[in-house]
Amino acid sequence: MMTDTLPPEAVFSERDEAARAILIANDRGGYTVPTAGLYPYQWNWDSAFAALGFARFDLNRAWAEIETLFTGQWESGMVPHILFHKPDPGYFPGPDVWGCHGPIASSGITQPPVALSFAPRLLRQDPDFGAERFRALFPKMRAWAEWFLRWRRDEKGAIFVIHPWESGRDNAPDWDDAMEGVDPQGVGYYERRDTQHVDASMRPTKYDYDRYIWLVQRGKRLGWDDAAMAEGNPFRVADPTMHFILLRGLRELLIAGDQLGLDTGGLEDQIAALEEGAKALWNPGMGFFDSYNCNNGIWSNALTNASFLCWFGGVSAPEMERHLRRVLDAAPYGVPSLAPFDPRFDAKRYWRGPTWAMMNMMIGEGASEAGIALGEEVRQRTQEVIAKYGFVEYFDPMTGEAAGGKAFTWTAAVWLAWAGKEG
Ligand code: 9WN
Repeated sequence: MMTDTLPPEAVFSERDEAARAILIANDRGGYTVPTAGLYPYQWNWDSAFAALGFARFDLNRAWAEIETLFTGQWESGMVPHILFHKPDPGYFPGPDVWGCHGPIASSGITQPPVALSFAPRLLRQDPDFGAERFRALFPKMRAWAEWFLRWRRDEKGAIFVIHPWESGRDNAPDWDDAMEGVDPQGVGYYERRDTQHVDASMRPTKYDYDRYIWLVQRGKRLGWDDAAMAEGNPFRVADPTMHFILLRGLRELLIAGDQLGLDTGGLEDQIAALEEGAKALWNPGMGFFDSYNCNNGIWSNALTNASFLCWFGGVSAPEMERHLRRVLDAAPYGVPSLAPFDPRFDAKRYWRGPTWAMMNMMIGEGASEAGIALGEEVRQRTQEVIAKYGFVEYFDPMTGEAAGGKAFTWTAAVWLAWAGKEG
């Protein structure tokens, strides 16, 4: 399993200090925003990475990040992708557009459950310190995992998403086919805020946004009721991001739960089911892990950074190492979100090309755990791109150039937890 974060007493370099300053500046008291301005709320998987960063210098604060995330958990077990702790007009779509009724204002969809893997990691860093906190979170984490298995598992056993934002890879080519099937008629006028913070060429298009908002309006109309939304859902895409991250989370929960003597009944079966379900994500024509439209079975035929999360999920396939070599040879600055030899590749447009430090971390660590030397190469390249271009949201994988938001929480956190350490 994953190596633990560096101990708090580790020596801090100047760059470590800069990363730490970003986490502190983005801290809003118990939760961090991904970056000021562009994303003024708590995002689900961003928070899990933030926790790992905090763990380098303040383990108590690290736990608080995950605990705050779970204060937004719905009765169904779902943990929302955004928690709107305090109103902020700088982000669209805000709480009114979502119209949700959870314990705190939130979005109505979830995000990859990285927290299930990272809470056990905080526990490992200091088991005495974390035991009680882990115990309190454990049933909540299991409820979230069970919600996924109940509401986000398709006929073939793969975990799917019902909105591109759920995957966290918003405009990836994985959703293109399903997005074509969404007719955004009647979506009405809305004003985007993201393009007021970041150049429009680095963001999803209006075509995408119309469909994102239409899907949100559909969920709101159906009261965000899982059963109602499942009927005739035009957007259901089996997603390696969700699948492998959930599988990893279940494995970590089992180990940590057993160590603390908690009730881990059912976890082994759930892991076995997802190991089996992972087979459905193997695209035999392309020879790599891929996403597909659950409504019509059409493959994305896209070699993305999510394809390489297989090792993070504890699933191996010899072909994937060869594919990783190919994309690293084609892109010098880390694993691109889409292979540069794919005609849909767009070096600066968000999830259609750029390299993301947090994805690199899950890919690199997973590969290293599987004994694949390329994992360390991914770490070194991530270290290099951050050192040269800063703690930004994402990078052009061909030139390294900074893109998206600045002073970004998860890039700083990944530096502290993984990329910045000596190999
Ligand atoms: C929508 C916060 C989030 C990340 C996602 C990333 C982006 C939001 C947006 O920012 O998505 O959730 O408005 O673009 O795609 O992965 O969690 O950093």
